[in-house]
Amino acid sequence: MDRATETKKNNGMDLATELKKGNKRAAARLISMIENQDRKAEEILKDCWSHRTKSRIIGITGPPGSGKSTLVDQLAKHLLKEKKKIGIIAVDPTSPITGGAFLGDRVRMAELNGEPDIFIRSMGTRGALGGISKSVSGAVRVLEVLGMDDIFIETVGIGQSEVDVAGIADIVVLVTVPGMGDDIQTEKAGILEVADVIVVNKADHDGVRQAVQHLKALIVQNAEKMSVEAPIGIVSTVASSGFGIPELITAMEAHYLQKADSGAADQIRRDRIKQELLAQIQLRFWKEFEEYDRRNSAVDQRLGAIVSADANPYSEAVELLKEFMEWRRTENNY
Ligand SMILES: Nc1nc2c(ncn2[C@@H]2O[C@H](COP(=O)(O)OP(=O)(O)O)[C@@H](O)[C@H]2O)c(=O)[nH]1
Ligand SMILES: [Mg+2]
Repeated sequence: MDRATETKKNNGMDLATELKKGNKRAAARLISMIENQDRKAEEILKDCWSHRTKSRIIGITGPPGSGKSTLVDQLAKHLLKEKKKIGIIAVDPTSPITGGAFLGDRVRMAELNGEPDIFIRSMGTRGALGGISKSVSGAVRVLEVLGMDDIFIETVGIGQSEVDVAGIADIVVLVTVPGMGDDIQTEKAGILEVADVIVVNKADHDGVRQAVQHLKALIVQNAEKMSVEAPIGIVSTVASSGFGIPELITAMEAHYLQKADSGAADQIRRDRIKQELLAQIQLRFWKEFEEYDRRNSAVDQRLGAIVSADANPYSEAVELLKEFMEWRRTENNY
């Protein structure tokens, strides 16, 4: 490799160009860089910001074993026939050793990745707390640049797992199975507020009718909490055979269109970008403060007095920030 090519590679120019061209290998590499918190990933993303597609982001959530992966597979295969480009991010916190992928999932991933218009990636929970949700946001960004029409994020639970799809998805699909009524009962408030579509999967099992009735009753009971314009859709499916998939796609589309018309989709998009901006500010601010503290041992200098109760952490924090801002102005010429 000559010097110029090497420089290009190092500052990420190649990856950015390849990504914009729709190169899936470039996407996979960039997502790995994001997972490894490689600083160069940021440079590449910076370069790609204006090249994002307006992808639909669909969160698929529900308990382990409910059939989320099988459903996403089926959805992807159907949407592929409609000439859509599909990205799939599977977050599986139950299996840190395999980086999130079960054996079955890995076989399936190999199969789906063979399709030119599908990109599938599993993400585990390795790394720092909060790292996974940052990585998922980064991966979504990469897939937007890659030009995906639909991006699925498969993850366990709502409001309890580290990746809360409700915060990042345009559409939230909750997957349940017959016999889960009581579980839903306990979590109902949160779920009904964020779910757009509830799937009763494994409709080949007993109790589907009861499950659907139960959900309908819950929705009626909690009507005041929910959107009147777009009532939650309930769809029964057998993910393993494909039964109910077209109906699920129709329900998802109806919700998306409704959100697009009402401006809710734009608002979600704005919120998503705002979160990203705020996260950048937090990160940069914190890094600078750490640098200040590293050079001045500012925190440790004040700690003794706080420990011995001659000072309190609340007032000291205010003083520390004042000093930090002063240092920032004088030492750094900001
Ligand atoms: N009988 C039946 N089995 C299903 C159905 N959907 C998925 N499965 C099976 O349920 C198991 C868990 O599915 P998976 O998609 O991995 O669930 P996930 O953990 O929610 O992603 C697998 O063995 C699937 O083949 C269904 O509709 N009916
Ligand atoms: Mg799964």
